[in-house]
Amino acid sequence: MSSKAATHNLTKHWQEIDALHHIHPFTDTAALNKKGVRVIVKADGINLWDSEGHKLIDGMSGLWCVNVGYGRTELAEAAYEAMKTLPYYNSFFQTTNPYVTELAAKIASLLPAGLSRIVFANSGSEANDTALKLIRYYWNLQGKPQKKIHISREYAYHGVTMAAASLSGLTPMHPQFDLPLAGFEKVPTVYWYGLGEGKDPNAYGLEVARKLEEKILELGPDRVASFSAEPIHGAGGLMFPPDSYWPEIQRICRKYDVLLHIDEVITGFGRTGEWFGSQTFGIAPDVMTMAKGISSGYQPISAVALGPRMGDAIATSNEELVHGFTWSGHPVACAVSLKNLEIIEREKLVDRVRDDIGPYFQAKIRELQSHPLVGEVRGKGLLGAIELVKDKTKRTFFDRDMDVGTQCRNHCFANGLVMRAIRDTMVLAPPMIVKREEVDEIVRIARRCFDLTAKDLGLPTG
Ligand code: PXG
Repeated sequence: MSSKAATHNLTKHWQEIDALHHIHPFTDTAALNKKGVRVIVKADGINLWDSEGHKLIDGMSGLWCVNVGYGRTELAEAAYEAMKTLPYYNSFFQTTNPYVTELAAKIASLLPAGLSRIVFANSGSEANDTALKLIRYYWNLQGKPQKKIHISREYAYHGVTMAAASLSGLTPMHPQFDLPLAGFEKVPTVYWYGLGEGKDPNAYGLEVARKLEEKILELGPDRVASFSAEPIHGAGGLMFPPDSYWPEIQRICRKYDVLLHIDEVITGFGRTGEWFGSQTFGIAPDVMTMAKGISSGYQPISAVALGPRMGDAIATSNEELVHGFTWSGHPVACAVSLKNLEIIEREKLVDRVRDDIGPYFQAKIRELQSHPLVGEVRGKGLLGAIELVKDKTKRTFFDRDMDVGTQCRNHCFANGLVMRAIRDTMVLAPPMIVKREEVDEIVRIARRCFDLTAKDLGLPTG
């Protein structure tokens, strides 16, 4: 048998056992099984390879997480060293380990001033659930147990556990599970291109921010515990706030004594050209959650950072904090994260995103604005979104059931580029090591795929 035939047989084998035994996240299992799953077998730099030998450029850094790129031997070595030295021990019984303590101090040194205490978890969802529990605990400690309602935004993505999914504002996430839970409320969000009706962006930003004030007043400020938001919407469609938005949100939270929870699971660790999106937008959170970029996805780990208000109250409550996971502060995940942060600093990747590759990437993706299918190009740092529309001059959108974004995404995959389709918005978040010529290639393939999509729809190509 030729080696090509042998590889093909192996692919078939993996597809068969995957279909029998593996239920995938956010996937229609029957439809996938009919089609046959793609098996990714290796990765290096910004590239992936599937089991049939096809190379794909990973324009999404996995799921917005592989910030330092694939194939970092140093991270494998850090994991190996930690596994040999201390493969596991917990931080429950008045113990710690060098990796978790050093990582807590390292993260605290990178965070905006005041966020100095860290609670570890293992995923973004767990971090958000933990943050909400700590918010509830904080208000109990303050003698305000009636302050228990969590407000968040439409289009928000905060994860999938019971509370994180309740916090999420993407409505398809709720009906299968009878969510949201009681005590979770939503406010409209800033999505200027899709919902702003051509208004002045800053006037629109203020108008939307004030919906939070209206909601707090409607519920009663003495019942509202927190407001949660991503600095930039990620999985909701990569929407950016006008300049007026965040200062007004902060004014409102301060005025009504509502804790501000900022979810930096995507925006943390360099994506926007600062260490955290909060720095990019001048936000001062009471509590911040982070995950993905801490380890660049090489190990599962997440964290909750507490500002002085919550941190001091909890650290001086003189009682046990009845919360924690078996893997909280796992030594191997912490060792890998420490090495990952060392790489980001040594290679000055955050500066690179702010001053060099980020601006280059932004300029290149904006060239796509001339394509007839492209309504808006938006982005910051190494985050980019290109919204496909039916008629760019009239700003008319495609019918949702046409699923134009998925058609375009399929063309991208077939042409060697992983791009994420969120409704009809095509999203890019490449690794922070991406080179200029790789950005050129990504944009070249994207343009070709917009042409192929336009052709399918009988619309003009670029
Ligand atoms: N908050 C934000 C802002 C996220 O983007 C989570 C929390 C949850 O993290 P975990 O680790 O529990 O998944 C996320 C995760 C996508 C996609 O397709 C995005 C995420 C996860 C899966 C898919 O864009 N973000």
